Amino acid sequence: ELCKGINGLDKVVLREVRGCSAEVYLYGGHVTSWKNEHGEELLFVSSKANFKPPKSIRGGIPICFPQFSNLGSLESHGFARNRFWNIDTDPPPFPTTSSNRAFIDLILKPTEEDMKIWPHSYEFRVRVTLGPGGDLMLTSRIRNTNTDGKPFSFTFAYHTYFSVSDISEVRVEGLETLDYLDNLQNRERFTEQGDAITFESEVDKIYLSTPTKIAILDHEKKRTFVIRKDGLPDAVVWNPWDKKAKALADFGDDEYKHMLCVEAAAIEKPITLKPGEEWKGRQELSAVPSSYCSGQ
Ligand code: TA6
Repeated sequence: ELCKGINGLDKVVLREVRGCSAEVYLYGGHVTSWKNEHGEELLFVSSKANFKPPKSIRGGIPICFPQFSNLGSLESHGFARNRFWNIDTDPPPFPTTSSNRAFIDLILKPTEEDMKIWPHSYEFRVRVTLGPGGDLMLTSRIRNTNTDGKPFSFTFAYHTYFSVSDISEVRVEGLETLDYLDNLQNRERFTEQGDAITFESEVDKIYLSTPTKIAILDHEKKRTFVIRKDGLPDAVVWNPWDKKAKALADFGDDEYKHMLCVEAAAIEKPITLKPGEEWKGRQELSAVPSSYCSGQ
């Protein structure tokens, strides 16, 4: 249901029969909570997060559009996460069935102001769905509605912050042997080694042409997050570690120990849309007991 969240910002709460829930703020179209049937919070939101426009909310699932990071002339990660979205009351038919699922449709269109910094018309729809098993799905559809015949290009990411018990006991499977751009080494291209990724220092890597399925294993919780994605060939892995964490005003000094960003993204090859064309990018998150996933 639609209700007031922190600082009186509007948010929508989705509930599922077994007690799973999700919350999405209209500010930023920003998912800030995803809980399992035991009421455990699966996403990380900093205790120092600003729920105050124009700052973005530190945690949850910020949507990076029309620009990932500083890959262009806009503010870092674009402006979609700093805008008020609206509830879309008459969305075009969604191909994926959302029957017997709790979902909300949000829409973002550019204001006059926005057109000054990014001179394009678009309709950006996001459907947030809570599935019967507590899976959380985000489906984005971006349509070029320019009337001047102009195409536009953009980069995109679901900048998902997963909550983990202890970053030093987390493994990521699915990115082995892939090429990546290392943000800590001038975005030079490297090749990942052959076994699961573990963490003992700051990481900020853009993995290229990644598989549709990526697993994040939390040893202590005996829980595996699974990301299934479509239309999002790349995946960013980020943990600021201690030094960077201290440098972030909206991030607790020790909080890096309890979060990991794994971000389904389209970065290496920007998406180009001609007027009338639509792009779809989907990520489905699930949290399963690790015993099912350790061997896969
Ligand atoms: O996705 C990783 C990254 O690009 C890092 O370089 C770091 O800047 C992070 O995003 C957070 O960015 P933000 O603008 O939300 O502080």
